[in-house]
Amino acid sequence: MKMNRRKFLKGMLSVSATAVIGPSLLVSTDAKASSELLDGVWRTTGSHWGAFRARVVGGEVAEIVPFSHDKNPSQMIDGIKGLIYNPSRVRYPMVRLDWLKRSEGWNTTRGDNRFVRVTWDQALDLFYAELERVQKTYGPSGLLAGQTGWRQTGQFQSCTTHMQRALAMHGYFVKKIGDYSTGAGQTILPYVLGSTEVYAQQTSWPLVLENAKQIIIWANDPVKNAQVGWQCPTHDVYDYFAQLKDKVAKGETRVICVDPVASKTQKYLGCEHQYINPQTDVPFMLAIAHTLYTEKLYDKNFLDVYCLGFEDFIGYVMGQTKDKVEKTPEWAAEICGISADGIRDFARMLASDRTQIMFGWCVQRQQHGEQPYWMGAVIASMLGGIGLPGGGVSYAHHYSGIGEPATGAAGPGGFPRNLDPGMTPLHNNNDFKGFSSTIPVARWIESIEEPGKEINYNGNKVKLPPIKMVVVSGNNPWHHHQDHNRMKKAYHNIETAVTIDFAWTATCRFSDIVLPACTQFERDDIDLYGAYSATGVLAMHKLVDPLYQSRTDFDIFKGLTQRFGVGKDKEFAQDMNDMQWVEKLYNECAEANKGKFAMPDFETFWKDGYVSFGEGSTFVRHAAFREDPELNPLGTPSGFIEITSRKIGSYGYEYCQEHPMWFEKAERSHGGPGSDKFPFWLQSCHPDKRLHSQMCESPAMRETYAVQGREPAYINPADAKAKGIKDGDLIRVYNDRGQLIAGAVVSDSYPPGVIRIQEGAWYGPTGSEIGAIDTYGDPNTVTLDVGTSELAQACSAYTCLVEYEKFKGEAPAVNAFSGPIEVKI
Ligand SMILES: Nc1nc2c(c(=O)[nH]1)N[C@H]1C(S)=C(S)[C@@H](COP(=O)(O)OP(=O)(O)OC[C@H]3O[C@@H](n4cnc5c(=O)[nH]c(N)nc54)[C@H](O)[C@@H]3O)O[C@H]1N2
Ligand SMILES: Nc1nc2c(c(=O)[nH]1)N[C@H]1C(S)=C(S)[C@@H](COP(=O)(O)OP(=O)(O)OC[C@H]3O[C@@H](n4cnc5c(=O)[nH]c(N)nc54)[C@H](O)[C@@H]3O)O[C@H]1N2
Ligand SMILES: [Mo]
Repeated sequence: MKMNRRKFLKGMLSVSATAVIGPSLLVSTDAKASSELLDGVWRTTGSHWGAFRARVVGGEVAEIVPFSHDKNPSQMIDGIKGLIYNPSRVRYPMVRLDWLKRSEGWNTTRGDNRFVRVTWDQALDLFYAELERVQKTYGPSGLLAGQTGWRQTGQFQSCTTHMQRALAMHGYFVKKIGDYSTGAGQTILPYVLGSTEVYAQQTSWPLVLENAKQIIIWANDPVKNAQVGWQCPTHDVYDYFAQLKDKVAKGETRVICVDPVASKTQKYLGCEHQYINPQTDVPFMLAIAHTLYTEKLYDKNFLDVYCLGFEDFIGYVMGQTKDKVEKTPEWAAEICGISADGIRDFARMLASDRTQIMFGWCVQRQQHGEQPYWMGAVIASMLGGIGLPGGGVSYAHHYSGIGEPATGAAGPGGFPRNLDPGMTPLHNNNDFKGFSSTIPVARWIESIEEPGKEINYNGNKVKLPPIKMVVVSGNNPWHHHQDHNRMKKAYHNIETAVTIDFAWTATCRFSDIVLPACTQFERDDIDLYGAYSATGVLAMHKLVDPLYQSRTDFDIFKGLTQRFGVGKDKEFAQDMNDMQWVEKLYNECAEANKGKFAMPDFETFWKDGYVSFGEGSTFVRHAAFREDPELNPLGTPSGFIEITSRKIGSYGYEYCQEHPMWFEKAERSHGGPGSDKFPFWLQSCHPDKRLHSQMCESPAMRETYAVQGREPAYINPADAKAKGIKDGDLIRVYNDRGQLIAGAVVSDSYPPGVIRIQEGAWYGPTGSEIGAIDTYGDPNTVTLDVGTSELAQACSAYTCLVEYEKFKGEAPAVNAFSGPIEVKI
């Protein structure tokens, strides 16, 4: 270790706790010194919330207006200024007090939020020393750096890429497979439809609008969720939503939202709402299949020509196999809360005309989340509309502009995540000692908790590695992972946690070394405009210099790799600076599009801020397969739609067998298991006015929805009345896993027995002890952390029951947003 820790600690006089806030610190000295014209300059950039132009005056962002090409900007653009100038910014490199004192014995109890400010050199030396120690002591299975998450946009500065390339230069480490978004869906659908579907282009909206007579928006809230994109969204999809609204009003298209709650989409479209009990879509769908079959409303020809294994499946539906229970509408009605006649009518309606089914992703983020998606494909196959415009089933029409006509142009590439050919890691030790080097994304806490445990995953065995060090960049696991008290306990097994972020999130609070990154608005970059539609290329002009002592992720990891040996930082950066990288990515993109899409020289592009690829063209999902299934087979083992999968059957799993089935959940409301003790289903849906936890810290934005400074909890009027809770009251939400404070919003959009708290609310527990109440309202304080099944092992956050009551006594102050408690030494 380069730094002498004793010497470093010797100066520690008193342990004074002062929260670090102060508006006077909000502008960096560099920015203050820069001399922009008084009325400023306009710069163009992009974000997950859309593109915009910013007026920068004297080194400060003064005004933000939506990009002229975005006709449907998200309200979240208003939150961006508050994201940059924010009391929660990470200002300096910080190290956890008790971690610094570890020579006196490890104190791995995290969460008291006491940190010591260090210099950049000290912080990077400590980071490097820990990488060395962990590689030498434990080898590659001791380090987890394989996170996935919503790092800010930009192809070059994509931060997780920088982190992983730098760490790969040092040694091997544990990675993750899958993601929280679609973990179950992306694992099951390749067996059934031959691709993940969730990340594939879907039938274009103009064709859906023209041809679908009925659209079923199933567990899906596109009007809310299309506000954000993985790359900078164009929001053109909102033009199609507007056309659909018009068609609904004129009675030209019938649209039904199948959802326990009245969603933003349902209200916007003014369409029908089919209520369903939470987590019971599979019984509903099985009974639909029963009706279609017994009333001979299904497309036998489609099943014969394009599908495999219908007979085995229908034997289960008719009660001839497995549990020997006939899946009649009467059977399903008991579970799903829709009357038997209602189910029959719904099935008849589906078969009566061309129907497009559009699933959201929420319904697979629950226990056995593989099943509703598989059943969706079976229903669509029975209806026979797959491959027709406005027919069939889709699993992504709410995401990243999928369904907008696409140009097919190539977008700019990115900074390399992996080592270049010829590069070898400093510690070239690839021996994971029999532990798995890759684990299913949502099983990492289990891995920390129970190293060596063997779990099933997608036909393989995974032996969970003994993780001792975690490096996090561009994601916020202390919001995104379930059951924070379990995380608190598991983290006792972690020796060192390093986080690189621009905001002092709960993940920083539970880390040992925290490095201040700058936001995307403090660096130059380039992005594809419109993800799946490839509408153009966007320049991302740096708006202001990095605030405080923050640095770009690129600079941070150049600094780290410098410590790996002479010239290693140059190797990391391929000896180029930021603007050289941006220019290179642009020029490579222009080369790839040569002869197809004209692109000006880099200087012109950078000055204009935008290149358009013109109008896109339309597409029909699975049309080629429908046209000729022999010539254009699906990517399934047989090439056909697999209603029954021999391959999955061969795994011998209990909760994912050879065809879709109904499995009871560990926790289910409306009379299901556990509902006698904790009667309310907690749905932690994606937030309307932020991107997960991002922008929760933006004060002006938070004020538009917070209740007494807390995260809103949406509850049903009758439930509220029975508990003596009024709109605007604080409530305590709890179960055996934890407790939180939230602010009640009483609304008849939510049915009895349901409570919504949106994911991404910042976790602010009162202390480091297990069970400490969360002061702001992060739903993952109480959610269940189990894999969906042996197949996908994905996130099951929506299998969660709670109880709630009016908060009694004086509520503790919200402590989620005030940064670290700085301890002076
Ligand atoms: N209960 C419940 N839990 C859920 C879900 C749910 O529905 N319910 N949804 C799940 C889903 S689908 C997802 S995708 C995950 C989302 O989980 P995450 O992707 O972890 O969520 P974000 O809040 O977007 O976290 C991104 C973090 O990266 C930081 N960051 C952004 N850009 C940069 C950068 O350029 N540099 C650095 N160094 N840091 C940066 C941000 O400040 C933020 O702290 O949550 C999952 N968790
Ligand atoms: N504004 C905004 N948009 C986003 C995001 C964000 O954070 N903010 N995050 C993005 C990301 S990473 C993702 S993964 C997607 C998430 O996309 P989804 O997971 O599809 O989004 P949600 O809004 O959480 O859920 C959609 C609907 O499913 C319903 N639902 C929940 N459980 C059930 C059920 O058991 N049965 C039925 N029938 N319906 C159910 C909910 O009530 C909700 O109306 O959104 C993306 N878009
Ligand atoms: Mo997601």
